[in-house]
Amino acid sequence: MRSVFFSLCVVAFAAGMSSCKSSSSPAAPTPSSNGGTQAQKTITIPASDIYGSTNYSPRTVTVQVGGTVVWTNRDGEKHTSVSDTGLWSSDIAPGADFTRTFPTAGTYNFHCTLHPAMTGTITVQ
Ligand SMILES: [Cu+2]
Repeated sequence: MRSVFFSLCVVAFAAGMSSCKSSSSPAAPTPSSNGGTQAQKTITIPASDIYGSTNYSPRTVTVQVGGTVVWTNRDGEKHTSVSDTGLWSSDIAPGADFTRTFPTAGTYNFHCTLHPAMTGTITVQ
C-alpha cells in the first residue's frame, strides 16, 4: 500500500503536480540561518553595577566585511574604544556612541584604556 502511494506520488511529481512537489522538496533556507553575520552590530556599555564595574556587551561580535560596529555608552562615566594594534582610538562620553567601519576581514581586539578589565573582539568575515 505504501509503495503504491509512493509510486503515484513520483508519477505526480514527474507530471509537475505541485502537491507532491512541495512535500518532496527540502525547506528553503532562511536568510538568518547563517549564524548572525550582519552589516551592523551594536556593543553597549551598560550602567555600572554596585561595584562600579561594567564591560562591553556583548564582548565579541561578528560583522560582514564592510560592516560597521557601534559602541554605545549607557554608563554615567566616560569609556573608550581603543584597538589593541592602534587602528583606532576614541573616547566615548556618557550617552554618546562611536561608530567604525571594518572594510577588511580579520580579528580585531580592543579595550578601554580607563578600565583594564574591559576588552572585546570583533570578527570581520
Ligand atoms: Cu571603560
